[in-house]
Amino acid sequence: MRIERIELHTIGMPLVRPFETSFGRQTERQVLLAHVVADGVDGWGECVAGTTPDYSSEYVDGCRIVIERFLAPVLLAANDVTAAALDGLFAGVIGHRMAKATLEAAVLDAELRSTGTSFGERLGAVRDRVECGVSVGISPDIETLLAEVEGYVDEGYRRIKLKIKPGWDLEPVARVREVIGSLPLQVDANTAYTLDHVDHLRRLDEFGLLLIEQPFVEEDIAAHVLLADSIETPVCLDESITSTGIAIDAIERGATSIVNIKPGRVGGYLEAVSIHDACRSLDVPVWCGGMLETGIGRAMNVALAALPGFALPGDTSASGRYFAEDITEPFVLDDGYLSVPTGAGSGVEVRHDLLRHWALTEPVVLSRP
Ligand code: NPQ
Ligand code: MG
Repeated sequence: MRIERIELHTIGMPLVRPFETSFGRQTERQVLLAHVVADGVDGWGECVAGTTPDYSSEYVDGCRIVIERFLAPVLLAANDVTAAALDGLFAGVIGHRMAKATLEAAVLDAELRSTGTSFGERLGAVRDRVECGVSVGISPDIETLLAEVEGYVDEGYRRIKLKIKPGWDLEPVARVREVIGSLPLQVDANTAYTLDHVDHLRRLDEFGLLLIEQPFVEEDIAAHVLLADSIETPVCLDESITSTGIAIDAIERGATSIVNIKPGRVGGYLEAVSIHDACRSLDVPVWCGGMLETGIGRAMNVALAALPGFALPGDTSASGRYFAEDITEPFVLDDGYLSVPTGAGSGVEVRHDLLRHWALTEPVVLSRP
């Protein structure tokens, strides 16, 4: 494909309720969207980076600049762009995986729309719907948490994930376990603990959790090995897993026995499929993480989560978990599942009225030199 134009939109979407993790609290989701026009076909990609560099070093304004200055010019100068070739085209830029993933998604979307192929077909989906979990933020108090969890259980979610941090762990987990009975439950620390907490974290074993996600800082694979050796609850890495090579290394060293795959964190959907394939050959189950995606990223994540190795429910929640209104048609839970879109590309359409209504900046428009 020949990329004629790339537009970058930065929007602010109101959240239905504040979302708090061990690294911060947010009431609005700022999102960077890339719109490519190639051979007359539109493609859309969503950037998972947040407003501030707290989940990862990447953040919205930084991604916009990296795309504008370094990544988009490469695409606009190339005569034949395919999603599969982006790895090579972007090789001159180190890291910045979320920025790269944004353009990869947009190019993939355009490519697939031009051939009438869906994301699910292209990535290798083997199911037409996926089982959904929900990520529950840190609450002001236990009663508020229990009410929120009960609401999600009533909506049909098939797995609950609680955000934890020191001072907000054993008690909320115990109380939620009481309320939800045997419904699958897991926890996510977003790097909030240190090795000093190993004995404390072992006390989570009595709650029959599916897994504990990313207790320690992302660079410290060895700390996760130590914990995995002394706890029964499976350890699952999120932030640490940024490539197939790192995933294989972490698995072989015994740091992670389940892997959270987020396409944005690993540089795109093609790398996400590669991690899925590697985990599958090592018999390691994977699940699809979530980054408060709009309908664009959600559609693509649901397609990814339909691959055979995605053995656990993902953070692929309904649009309504985060947004009263979505930038595309909303994803609605049906008996705890979301349907894999079947239309060409992502299968969803962007609502241009909302794109304008939620705009935080003028769109950046980049054209061929
Ligand atoms: C996680 N997601 O699994 C992340 C954390 C997270 C659904 O729990 C902006 C950017 C907002 C990054 C919110 C869920 C975010 C974000 C949460 C990451 O660790
Ligand atoms: Mg996580």
